[in-house]
Amino acid sequence: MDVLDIIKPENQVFCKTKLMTDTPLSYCPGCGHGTAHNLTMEVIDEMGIAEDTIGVAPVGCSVLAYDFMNIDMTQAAHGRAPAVATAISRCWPEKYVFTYQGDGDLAAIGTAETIHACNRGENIVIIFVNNGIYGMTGGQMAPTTLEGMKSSTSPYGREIATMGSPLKITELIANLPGVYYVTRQAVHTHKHARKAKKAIRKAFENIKLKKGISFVEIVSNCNSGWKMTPNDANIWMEENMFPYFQLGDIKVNGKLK
Ligand SMILES: Cc1ncc(C[n+]2csc(CCOP(=O)(O)OP(=O)(O)O)c2C)c(N)n1
Ligand code: SF4
Repeated sequence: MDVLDIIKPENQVFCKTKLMTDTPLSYCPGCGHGTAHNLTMEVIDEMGIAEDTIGVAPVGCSVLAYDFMNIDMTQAAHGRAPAVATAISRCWPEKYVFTYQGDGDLAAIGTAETIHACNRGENIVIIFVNNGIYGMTGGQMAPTTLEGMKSSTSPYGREIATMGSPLKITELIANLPGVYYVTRQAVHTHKHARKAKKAIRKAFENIKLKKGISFVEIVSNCNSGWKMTPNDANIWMEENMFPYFQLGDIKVNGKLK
């Protein structure tokens, strides 16, 4: 088979979804944000709901999600994405509304908006990328920074006595009655990405049921903030993040697992 055969449509084995724009991603090589974006856009494409979906970008490295996702998007100031998504979803109840947020944005700066939107059971999807650090602004400690983990604001490692325990906001949210589906996934291997995609699809399908929030956490790396190579960051994530932030479903169809 020569190159002209390989590029024939009938021989194509993979194609970038048209819902990702051609704008080059601003993410560091190996960062999970790009994969998480791609999976979300593939789901929306495959469900045929691109014209009916509205996304809300956060602050943080994924602030430019609206440049990369080829659907209607807006951007919310620090942590306010669930409040903005609430307004959009209430104005257009038939739309598929989602937020895409990092742990600094969702679990620190916007804790109030997150908790109250979840408690109200807004009919939206929240995609939460937890990389245990504030990536964009220089690797400061986030609520999800692990015990002993070094960051630019915890240079000797996070100390529980003075800085508190790493916040499992996803488990906290799962206990709210307005929350219908909660799962924690990863995207650093093909196997994990496939599972994460199924979870994202389930979350978007739940919007039709109008039963409340679907919340998909993606435990991810921040190789720049963690000061590791992309490969080392993934190994470190598996060995240190996954035991604390365990992968799997936490609440399905309104019932805690
Ligand atoms: C110097 C500075 N401090 C604070 C902010 C506000 N701010 C914007 S993004 C961000 C961190 C976001 O981190 P996270 O939500 O974890 O997303 P990530 O970049 O890791 O994907 C903060 C604190 C800012 N822009 N600049
Ligand atoms: S700083 Fe971290 S979160 Fe931001 S793009 Fe780089 S690796 Fe990803």
